[in-house]
Amino acid sequence: YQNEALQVISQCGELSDIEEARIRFLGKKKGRLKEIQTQLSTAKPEERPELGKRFNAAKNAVEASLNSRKDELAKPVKQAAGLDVTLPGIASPLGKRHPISKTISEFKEIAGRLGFDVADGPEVEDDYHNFVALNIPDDHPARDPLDNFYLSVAQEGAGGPWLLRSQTSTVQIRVMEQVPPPVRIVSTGRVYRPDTIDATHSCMFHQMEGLYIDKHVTMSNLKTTLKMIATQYLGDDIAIRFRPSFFPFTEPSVEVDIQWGESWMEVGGAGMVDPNVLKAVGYDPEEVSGFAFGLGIERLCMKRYGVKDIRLLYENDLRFLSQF
Ligand code: FA5
Repeated sequence: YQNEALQVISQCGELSDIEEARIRFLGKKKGRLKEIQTQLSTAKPEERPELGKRFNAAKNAVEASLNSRKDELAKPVKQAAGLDVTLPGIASPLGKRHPISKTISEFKEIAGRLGFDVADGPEVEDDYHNFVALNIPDDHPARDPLDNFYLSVAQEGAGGPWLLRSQTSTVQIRVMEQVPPPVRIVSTGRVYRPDTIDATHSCMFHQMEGLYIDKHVTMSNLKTTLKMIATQYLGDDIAIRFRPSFFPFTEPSVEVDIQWGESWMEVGGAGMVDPNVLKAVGYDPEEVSGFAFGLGIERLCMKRYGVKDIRLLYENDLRFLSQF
């Protein structure tokens, strides 16, 4: 009995095997021990004390062997590889969405609720879509090579000169070239300018362009739309103001400011689409009118989260990013 039991126990590979062996060799109801006990009661009285001792010794040996095998199995890996799987694990940090990506999704959703579809355009643009069709004449300072990232590499196909787009207004033209009015789209994406970098300027940043062309679109539609976008993103308390301004592709034009501490911060440009732009894409300015706006995503995002320096958004410091 004892030899057989120790043999079986030494081969147990799992805690469930140990339990099985315990029932088989020590079980009180019909285990092997019980059988031996029954036989003991039929032994001659003078042999009983000796048999009883051997019975107890065997039982104790089997019990001890079961317990020690059980302990061994409870820490199998530690013994196999010097690795303690019972130590707390190293948690893998969960990634989070970048605040700029979050802001872009929210803007698209707000614009969607206001009835705007989403459009997209390329980041590498030709001179025609970035300037010409937007009524920006050849001698305009915005076309200065020092104010743009022109590409020296010739692009496939005709056109050019090519540059990294300096504004998402390019997408206005690309959309109007494709579809007849009415048009109601927003487009978000990166734009590039060799601006001097400071707390509110980066040489790559994001804009959200909006364009609404239909019959009888007015300046008050524009102001209402911008106010709704601003309040839905920044809350009803946000102070917003419009300043007269100039853009070659809108007339009249405004710049949009939001409150920034004690003063104001410019967050976008907007206006009524210039008839020359409508003509450039084959729309009839006598038939339709419209408004357009271009908002700086970073500055609105900074206002929302109280970020004081735009550079924080691009340094990829996890101590900063993990707060969003
Ligand atoms: C434009 O880019 C026009 N295309 C906007 C527009 C669209 C006017 C449609 C009319 C109709 P502006 O250069 O002012 O305008 O830039 C718009 C916004 O982009 C600014 O108000 C600002 O919020 C943001 N912006 C401009 N330059 C930078 C920069 N270097 N870094 C971060 N944000 C910037």
